[in-house]
Amino acid sequence: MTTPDAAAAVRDGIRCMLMRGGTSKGAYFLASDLPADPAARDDLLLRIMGSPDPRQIDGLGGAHPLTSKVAIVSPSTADDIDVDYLFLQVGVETATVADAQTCGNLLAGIGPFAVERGLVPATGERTSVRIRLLNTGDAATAVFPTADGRPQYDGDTTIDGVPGTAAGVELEVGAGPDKPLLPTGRAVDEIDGHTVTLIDNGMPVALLRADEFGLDGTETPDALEADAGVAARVERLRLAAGPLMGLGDVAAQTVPKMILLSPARDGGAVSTRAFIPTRVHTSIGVLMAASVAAALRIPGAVGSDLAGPLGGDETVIEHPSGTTVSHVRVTHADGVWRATSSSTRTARKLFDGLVFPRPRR
Ligand code: NQM
Repeated sequence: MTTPDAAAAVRDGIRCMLMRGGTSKGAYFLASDLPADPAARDDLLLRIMGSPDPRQIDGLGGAHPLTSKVAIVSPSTADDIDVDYLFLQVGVETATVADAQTCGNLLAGIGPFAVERGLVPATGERTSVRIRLLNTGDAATAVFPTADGRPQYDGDTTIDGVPGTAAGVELEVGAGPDKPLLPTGRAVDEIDGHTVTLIDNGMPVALLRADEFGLDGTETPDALEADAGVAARVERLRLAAGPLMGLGDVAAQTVPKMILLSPARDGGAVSTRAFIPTRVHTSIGVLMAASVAAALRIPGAVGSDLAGPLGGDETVIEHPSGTTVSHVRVTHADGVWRATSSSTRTARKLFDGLVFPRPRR
């Protein structure tokens, strides 16, 4: 398909699939259905999602960062990779399209979407798709059920934060070869009087103790968002953590995610509240959970003292709507920590068709 021009997009629509990926929801596109120029693409995506507007009433966005997401998929030229996945976070109230992070939840929909669009053939009862995460340079494998050449979305897997059951998507994510797990090389850093662990196991996060903010860590996302004092302190720390993690000026970016840790209450390893970064996550991102799980295994890291002894790879992370299970393997060789992670998510095709962007004003 040729790259659409702006007027044709408004008149004829753009091919788009709406999918739930894990506990998020997003608009999935083939790269060839969008403008190649990033500025033109982002302008179009803002008009498709209905941003900026707190209700996103004139577009597909769901008025929350977790439902204002875009995945762009293309055949890959890389060895051993089937498709490339670019994630874009579309601002809800701001006219921003940020690419500094990936999204492990939308990742769950990438394999099924690649099969739906004919980029990868289904192979019998289970299909495996190798995915390059363009935002981070990491690579992932997604394995999910297929039948008669199509993805199967129905199944018995539950994930907290999503009602009902669906087919499980097994995700395994490994860091690019040169990416350190601890960007500063240290298990802890001091910022503004706080002890912080800066870690990136697929998602750059800063880990802090909830009790340092006068919180017990069981507060609801709404209560945390309403606490302007805490939100301002967390944002100050984020702006300082970004450059330390090699992310540069993060004022207009959505990373690092700021995660407050407290002791587990429901049999998990630790309890979490994640600022993403202005709203507070109603559960926790897949890769955020993988970053927390890796930190719990590093002696001295924030949270390592809160978690009891961790046997094996499995880590149960508590969050505001239940728990998520992350399997993390951490190694330490020649002074360098490395990790890979795997988890089970579900994804569902919600809608497939043409989306009509609002015209340019
Ligand atoms: O950490 C939310 C989500 C995410 C990120 C966010 C994610 C992850 O829950 O893997 O998926 O980044 O704001 O979708």
